[in-house]
Amino acid sequence: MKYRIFSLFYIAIVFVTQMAAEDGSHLWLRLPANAHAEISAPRQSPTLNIAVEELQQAWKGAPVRLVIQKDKQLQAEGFRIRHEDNKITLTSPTETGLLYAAYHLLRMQETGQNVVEAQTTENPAYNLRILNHWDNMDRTVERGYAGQSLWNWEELPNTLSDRYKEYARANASIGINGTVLNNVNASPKILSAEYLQKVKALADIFRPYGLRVYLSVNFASPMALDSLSTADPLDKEVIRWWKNKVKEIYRIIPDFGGFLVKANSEGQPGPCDFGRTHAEGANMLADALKPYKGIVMWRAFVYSPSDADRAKQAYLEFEPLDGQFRNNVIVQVKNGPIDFQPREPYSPLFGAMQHTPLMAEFQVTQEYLGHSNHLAYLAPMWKEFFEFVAPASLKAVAGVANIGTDANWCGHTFAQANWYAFGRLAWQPSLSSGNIADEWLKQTFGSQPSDINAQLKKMMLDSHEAVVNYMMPLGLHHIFAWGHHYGPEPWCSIPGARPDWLPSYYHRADKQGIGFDRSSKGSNAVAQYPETLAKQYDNIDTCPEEYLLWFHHVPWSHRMKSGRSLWDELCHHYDNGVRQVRDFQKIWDAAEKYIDAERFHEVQSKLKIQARDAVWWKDACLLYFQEFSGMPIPYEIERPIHELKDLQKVHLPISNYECPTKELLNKNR
Ligand code: BDP
Repeated sequence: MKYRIFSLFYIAIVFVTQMAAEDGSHLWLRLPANAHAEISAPRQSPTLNIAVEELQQAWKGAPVRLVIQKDKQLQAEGFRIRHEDNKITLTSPTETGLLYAAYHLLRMQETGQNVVEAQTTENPAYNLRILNHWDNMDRTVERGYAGQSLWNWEELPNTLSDRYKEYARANASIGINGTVLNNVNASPKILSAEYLQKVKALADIFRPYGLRVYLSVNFASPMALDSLSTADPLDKEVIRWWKNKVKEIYRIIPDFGGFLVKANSEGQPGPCDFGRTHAEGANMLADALKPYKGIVMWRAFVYSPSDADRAKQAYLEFEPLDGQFRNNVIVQVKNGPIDFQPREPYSPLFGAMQHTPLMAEFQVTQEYLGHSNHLAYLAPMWKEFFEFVAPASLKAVAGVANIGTDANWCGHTFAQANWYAFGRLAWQPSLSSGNIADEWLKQTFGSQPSDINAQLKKMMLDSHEAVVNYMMPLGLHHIFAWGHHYGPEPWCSIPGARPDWLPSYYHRADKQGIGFDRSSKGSNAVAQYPETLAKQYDNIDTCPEEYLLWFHHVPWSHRMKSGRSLWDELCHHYDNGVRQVRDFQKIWDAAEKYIDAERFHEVQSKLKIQARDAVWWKDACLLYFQEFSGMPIPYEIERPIHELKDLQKVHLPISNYECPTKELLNKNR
């Protein structure tokens, strides 16, 4: 009896600890252990040892042989998987390529693909697949919604969290090979001798995983760190300062990747402060990095008002510099011309700078997509970009990370799918959103009955469009609340604020209609696009409806393709968005018995917040815009449940850089 009670107790403990382990911390890497697979490698090395150990632990199939071999069909990090004579051979010219092959093989196993027939050759589309952390030295994360920064600067380099290695492993498993550790609004401190030792400690941990370290730098660092009187990129002292700094970095971190620079943007210093161009600034840094094969990623996110339309400004400033950058500079351009909105047309800078290497910057963190409260799977949004911008025209891809100290890394279990999808698409933009969702679901939640799996996948695939619908349909953009960008505030007006930081600048609602006229009769931003697109966007009848209010100021009564007036169509989109989220709730609840309780409840409660937020968005936008349209909300759609004046009083106590917590948000609703 005593024994039975003890064993029941024991089982209960095991059960509880197993349940507690379902906190999402294992991401998509929920691999089996103790598989005791037979693995052989050409030699021992930190990277190969990881590949071997991962396979030994988790691989359940035939013996695997790792072979390092040059091959015309394989790029440096490419690999081949072959199954012959009851043996599997992984081949790559590099150790990192073999590590990727190992993770690929395990992915095939975990997603139920047929490995016996597998003859896979994989090459990355880009040599540089990089995460940008917007992490500050005080461990706050700009636009971060998953706790604090992973990097514990105070404890580094002496205390090394286990998470550093787990982070590198997760990235390696999806082919991410670079990480910019700190915020683009960079503190000069990162380049101090003291901090470089901390950076080195991280680089040493990441290296075996093929993950290189890069830093965001403040252009005025020579002034801030060593009291130089200028940061003019043509000044001899300044040039010497950067050369010495770069030398110091490479002495400590021989495989350091290079710099990311936000210059002359949102108050950051830059070459223009000294009468120099972006190219002159970037080239000076590029020359310092060149002997070590380092690169400069120079951001094109600038909007000094040289034109009344912010959407045109980056192009106006950068296009004339085409061809002036050194070949180790890559100009990093956000996917859209404004700023990571739920939907934007692509930035016309892509395609306009034929003689400059360009890279795309995506935002994995959901600054404008409901933070870590809303389920929004972003692969379809990034795929949309690649429909317009040929993947081969880019040199690299960067993603602003959504990772922090939260147990589940990203604040929302489904936000992990965006980290995953970013890595997979950076490796191969031709992968489909559906396949990536499928891979992620199977690895994250294990095998589900196929109808449940299909529903969860559908939920993911519809989720981005749902957010667009309840936030900013038909080309509306930037009607967010001031600063934190969480909820709706289309009415927002802050005396003295830059007009292009205010929603009314973007929606331009009046008695006649709504939308920003960027046609040839308006700001003529359409002219920055290639001719056929420019023509299509210019004409209100041929402009795709998802971009309509981005390019046109449209009368409320304008007939849409559905036959409805613009106003009715807008109401329908907002209503659809709400309904879609309600459907997600149903899909998720129906999956309850197949998902562990902890992650099930976490996602369930996030979906409740999302459903409430969707109604909040719908009511706020429709009641506010109705004051201009003067038209009734169509009777077939759900009636508003809020008063506009109450919604206008909502002020969330979240500052620009803090992460909102559920409690705070709910209390203020
Ligand atoms: C905007 C963010 C701001 C960033 C800026 C940037 O609101 O916090 O610093 O972009 O990308 O989206 O530099």
